[in-house]
Amino acid sequence: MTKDNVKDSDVHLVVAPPFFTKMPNIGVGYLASYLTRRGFKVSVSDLSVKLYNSASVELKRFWNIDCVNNFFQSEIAENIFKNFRKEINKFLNDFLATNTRVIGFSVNMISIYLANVMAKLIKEKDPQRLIIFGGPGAFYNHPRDQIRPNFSDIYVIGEGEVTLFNILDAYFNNREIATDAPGILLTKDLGKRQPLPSPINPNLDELFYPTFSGFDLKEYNQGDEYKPIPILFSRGCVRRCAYCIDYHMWPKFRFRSPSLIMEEIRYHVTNNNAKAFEVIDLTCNGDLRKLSELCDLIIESGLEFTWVSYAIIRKDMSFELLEKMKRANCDTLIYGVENGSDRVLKLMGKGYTAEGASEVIKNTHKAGIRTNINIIVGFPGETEEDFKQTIKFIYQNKDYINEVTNISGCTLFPTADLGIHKEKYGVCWEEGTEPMLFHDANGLGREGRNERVAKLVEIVNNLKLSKSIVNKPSLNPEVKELMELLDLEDGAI
Ligand code: B12
Ligand code: SF4
Repeated sequence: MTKDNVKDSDVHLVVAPPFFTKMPNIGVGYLASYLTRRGFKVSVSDLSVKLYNSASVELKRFWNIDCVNNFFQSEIAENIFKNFRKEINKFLNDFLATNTRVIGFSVNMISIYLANVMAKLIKEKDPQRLIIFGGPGAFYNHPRDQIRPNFSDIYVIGEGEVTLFNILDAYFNNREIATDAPGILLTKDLGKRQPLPSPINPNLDELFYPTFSGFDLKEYNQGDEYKPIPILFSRGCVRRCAYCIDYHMWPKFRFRSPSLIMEEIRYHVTNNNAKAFEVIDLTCNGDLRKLSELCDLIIESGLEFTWVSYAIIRKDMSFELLEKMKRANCDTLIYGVENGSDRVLKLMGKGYTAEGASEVIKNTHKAGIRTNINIIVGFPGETEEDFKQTIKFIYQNKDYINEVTNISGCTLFPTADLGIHKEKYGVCWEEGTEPMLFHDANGLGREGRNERVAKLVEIVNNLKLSKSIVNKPSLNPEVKELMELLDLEDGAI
């Protein structure tokens, strides 16, 4: 690792490993741009991509999403630490050799373990450095509470830009940091008080946009010409699905000004030679009017690039808009369709029917946009009959679906509506066991859910729809029987 990443600054931001290495971390990008514009000197290290690029093929697997299902999260972090001790120590020594007083780690539920080890090593050498953890691993209780003892000084909960600015402003002006302010949790108060998340900024435009100037963009997705830049049109979601906790981090849906998004796109096309963007919103179509305005601006600009995004199924997603999105360089939409049974869709709170989903999928395909879908099986209350409806849905729409990107067994987070209102959904799990092992009122448990996943994976493979299915349990021998029963080739269902 070169030393030039770690230079004298007011705050050094670190992407803790493992984090995705295809493109830079947009949260850290936002923080760096925002703080820089507000007068702080910021430096950045993406320790995740650095370690990944130097790793053997064998060790690279710890960055693989599949790893999450096969190892304990702490095991992944421990293995990375064990195998990269030399590089990590070098990074820490480089940091300690600077005059930078504050270090901020961006953590998720896996990388928080390794960040904590690094925090410990820093504190052993210089207890005066201020260590801040932020990101999803700091936001949700579960990862925060897992690590003991905890060597950071402060957790930032939720949207970080303004809260981190306030902390640094107080720190550098010798004022007390407001330790009971929303968004701030002192590590010594862990378990003593439940923090409130940072107040969200009603106007996202004030947060500017990430220029990624402190990042080395050549480091990402090495060996592949596809070098996407992550971008956000909005934060939050307009839906509240029963199993979801993603929107909790962004309790209010906000769409940025189309003109500022256009400025950001132009910036990256001009300065970073960007040819592809990955829109990492929870959904790009939460505000159709603004999305349409943005498409007009892109078409007008004549810039050449592509973009892909998640989207929700909504009735008012017209063919005209989809066609305009195509002209505005939209290459792929990934719809969280989730299920083919109207009964289950209603239980999930999705707000559309299978027929409605089918209509949007057909229109997307007709507009020339690659159409990918995600599926969840085994939502509490899903019967065999419901499951067959999902198979039927995929079969009936197979000519309009390019890829079934993800098939998952339903997961249960205790803080999702599904976990909070257990009785309403008829779910329970044995005391002392993981909520993921829940079973529903019909007795469907993890094994049953995995069987349904395996059946669907095989069906989708046979239809040649799959390309990158994330969840791959071992295949179930009953799949063939089920296929015969449904007589898919004849279209009999
Ligand atoms: C887009 C996304 C991805 C993209 C990442 C693209 C990228 N380059 O960023 C992809 C699809 C690759 C991805 C993969 C994974 N993801 Co993901 N992803 C998301 C999603 C939907 C949005 C994240 C995002 O970028 N938000 C926008 C930016 C602005 O927010 P941010 O990064 O969180 O940063 C803000 C704050 O957190 C804070 N902050 C962040 N860092 C720091 C640091 C400091 C010092 C401070 C003060 C503040 C701070 O300030 C930032 C600005 O406001 C979230 C859902 C959610 N709740 O947001 C899940 C989420 C982050 N993903 C998650 C997971 C588990 C994963 C995976 C491990 C597997 C999986 N099941 O998908 C893999 C990781 C693979 C890997 N090797 O790392 C979990 C993390 C759970 C946890 N507690 O850590 C989330 C929360 C979803 C969930 N609820 O399960 N993901
Ligand atoms: S549409 Fe997606 S992000 Fe929005 S609440 Fe539902 S699952 Fe969560």
